[in-house]
Amino acid sequence: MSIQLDSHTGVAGAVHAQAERDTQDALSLEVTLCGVRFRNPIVLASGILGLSEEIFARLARSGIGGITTKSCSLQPRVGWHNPTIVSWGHGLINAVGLSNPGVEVMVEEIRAARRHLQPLGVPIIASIFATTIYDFGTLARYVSEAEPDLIEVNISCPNLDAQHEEMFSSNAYVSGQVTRAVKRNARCPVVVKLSPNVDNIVTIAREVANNGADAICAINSLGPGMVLDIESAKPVLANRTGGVSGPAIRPIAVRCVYDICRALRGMGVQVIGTGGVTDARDAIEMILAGATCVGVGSAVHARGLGVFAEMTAGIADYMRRHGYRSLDEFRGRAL
Ligand code: RRO
Repeated sequence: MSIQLDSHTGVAGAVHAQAERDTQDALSLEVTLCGVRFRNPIVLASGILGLSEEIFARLARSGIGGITTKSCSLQPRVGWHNPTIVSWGHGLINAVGLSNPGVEVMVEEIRAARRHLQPLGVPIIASIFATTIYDFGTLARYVSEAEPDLIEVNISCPNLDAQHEEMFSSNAYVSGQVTRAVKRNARCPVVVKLSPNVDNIVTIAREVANNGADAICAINSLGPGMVLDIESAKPVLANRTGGVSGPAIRPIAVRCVYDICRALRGMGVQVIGTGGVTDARDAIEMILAGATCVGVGSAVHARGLGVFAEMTAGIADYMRRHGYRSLDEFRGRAL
């Protein structure tokens, strides 16, 4: 599937004009996540775009608040065969299989991304994935060399090799130990990404918080699920099953964010609310549920990079209508 990069022309102009209007209104979309300043709360979710020069330039113009890189492992991973991402009508199903060039290449890519995006005040979240607790610690040390603003610890990919790999986020104790190993080696704040495919996400969230997580990203894709092609009578994905994302999973993501924010209130752990966010209304819903930042993934596939400017403009409109000057004034209001 190809991604439409600029869904309409004049995105840069629109972003600039909006920013000027907001300054005149003394209205700010700025947020601080774990001590890192974001110009607005909208963050590109992991695994959505590669890091090429062309993408940096477009991302910088798109009005995005921050970006998360594709999860990288110690060694390169080829991933699953094509097709790896399919639109099924209400969102996407994917089994990319953690394809990435390995941490050595990723460190160089993150350094290049920093050179482009840091002068614009767009923080970078480096996502890491490993199959052992020890390797998570080693990866955190390596990836810290690229000086990302934050590290995302991906313990929730649903597309693992079931024979040999385990989704750590279904086990509270292991999730805590991974967090501890990463914290010991990271030179920046740590965000742990959790799965909705568990009995009680709050138990897992509490354990990672008790082991030093600075923030939680909720949620990864749902599933694994399966979609069949009824003509060939075969699964549409080469891997047969895959993670389900997009608008259909948003109510689950909102519930997870709400429950985590309510349970962890007072622990100083912030949340990136991710899952099916498609427009400004959905982003506002996440903030009302307590999220500090809002991750956007599948919507970029569906609508291109124009979604970021549309979302921030829509949030600013909402704030004007309600007389809010900052996101602090309505974050967590639903709790
Ligand atoms: O690469 C993937 O297949 C993948 C990952 Br790492 C993840 O965290 N979530 C997902 O839906 N797919």
